Amino acid sequence: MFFVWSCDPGNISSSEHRSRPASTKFLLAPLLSLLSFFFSLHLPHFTFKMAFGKLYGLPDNGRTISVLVAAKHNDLDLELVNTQANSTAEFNSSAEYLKINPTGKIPAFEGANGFTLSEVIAIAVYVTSQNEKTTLLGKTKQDYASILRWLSFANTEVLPKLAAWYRPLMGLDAYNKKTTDEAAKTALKALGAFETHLTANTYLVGERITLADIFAASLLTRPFATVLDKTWREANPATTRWYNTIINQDSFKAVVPSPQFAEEVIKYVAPKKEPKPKAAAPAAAAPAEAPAAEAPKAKHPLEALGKPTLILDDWKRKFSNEDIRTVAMPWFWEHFKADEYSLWKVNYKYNNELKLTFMANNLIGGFQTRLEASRKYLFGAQSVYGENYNCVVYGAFMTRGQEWEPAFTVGPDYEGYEFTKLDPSNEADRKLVEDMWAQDVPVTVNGEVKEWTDGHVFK
Ligand SMILES: N[C@@H](CCC(=O)N[C@@H](CS)C(=O)NCC(=O)O)C(=O)O
Repeated sequence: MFFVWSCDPGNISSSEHRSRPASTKFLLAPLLSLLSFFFSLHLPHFTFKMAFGKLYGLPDNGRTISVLVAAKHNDLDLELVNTQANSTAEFNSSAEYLKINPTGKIPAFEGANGFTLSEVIAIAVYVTSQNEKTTLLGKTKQDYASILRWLSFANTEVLPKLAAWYRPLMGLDAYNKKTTDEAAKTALKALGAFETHLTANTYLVGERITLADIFAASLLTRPFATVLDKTWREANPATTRWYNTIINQDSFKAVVPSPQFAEEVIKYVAPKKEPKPKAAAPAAAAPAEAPAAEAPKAKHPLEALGKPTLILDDWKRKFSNEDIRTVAMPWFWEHFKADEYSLWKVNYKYNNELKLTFMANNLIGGFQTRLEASRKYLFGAQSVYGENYNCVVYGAFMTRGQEWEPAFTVGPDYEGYEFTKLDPSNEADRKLVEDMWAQDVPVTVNGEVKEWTDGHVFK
């Protein structure tokens, strides 16, 4: 929804990327603009504000954060539409999203007036410049050009190099020690430019905070949480002092309330996997690299079950297009057949080892990516509940057939999960399925309520 009822200007509302059909949107956009004009007149105790636009991205993604903070700084409402950092994901590769960002990546912007923009630097500058009096773009043409210089440097020279270091350690990309160590060296060299500059200057450009500072600090949130550890921070006091200054600004705290600092560089942990008796596969005896997604060579075992009466794609469409609680779930229970499908609680076995919530969410993303070969037979949702250093990964799936193994053993991660069969005739089990799929209520673990933080739907 574009509309934000707000007594507190500057709200950033968030929603899932389940939008109404394009044709309806087309008709609604001008109507909404008109309404916003009328309602921009403030009533004594109440303001009816319309978001300036939608930002497609993720709350823990540095590029997304940079735009949200710039918007917040200028009291501009943006609606965050949670969109995966995966250009091959279903929504990212849909015609609807590719119109907004032809690369399928995040972030992307869609204005309430229909204007669309991709590329984070362009979005950040556009959003910032909406406030005619903003100080974030500097005072002079030289300031402005210098700001662009830092935006470009951070976005193309620093972030990709750092990402080539922390992503493999986080299990997001294939890990190879030599390559990762080399990426660390290149990243640290690029970061050196910040330390040199900030040793002699308080901010990146001029004497006050600009978009350059907000942008660069946002892009460094994940590096600080994963690889720029205590030792690095001690060796780079100027960058660390500057980073602390920026993340403690109200506008930054409103978007990222508690940025994390790694004590030590995170360690690569190979996926948990018990050795398999089948000795036929390791022909290549490769190093510790995990293939991103394995394509099925042989027929999927569940194909033998034939065509069910509940067509999974029909359900997935309902789930994607309708309100989950009021329309999709009643439809689901009406059409679900316990002899065709089974329902499973799928909880992570090592919840006590989870640290940062965004890493837990990446764990879910990796698990689901490697279930690709079973997409025709599987539906479900998994979420992270709780906070950093106190979170759990819970979920629920429906699979064709009565066993979990055929659908889940197509990827290597299943050994990290506990599968518990649910009974669709049992009230509590039905509620669990609905809560996990709607992703809109907290869970209670050992008497402690943990709020929903993030998650992925496998559809
Ligand atoms: N040049 C783009 C790069 C955007 C980008 O790489 N986004 C990442 C997340 S930070 C992404 O969506 N990656 C998904 C993919 O590569 O599939 C920009 O500056 O906005």
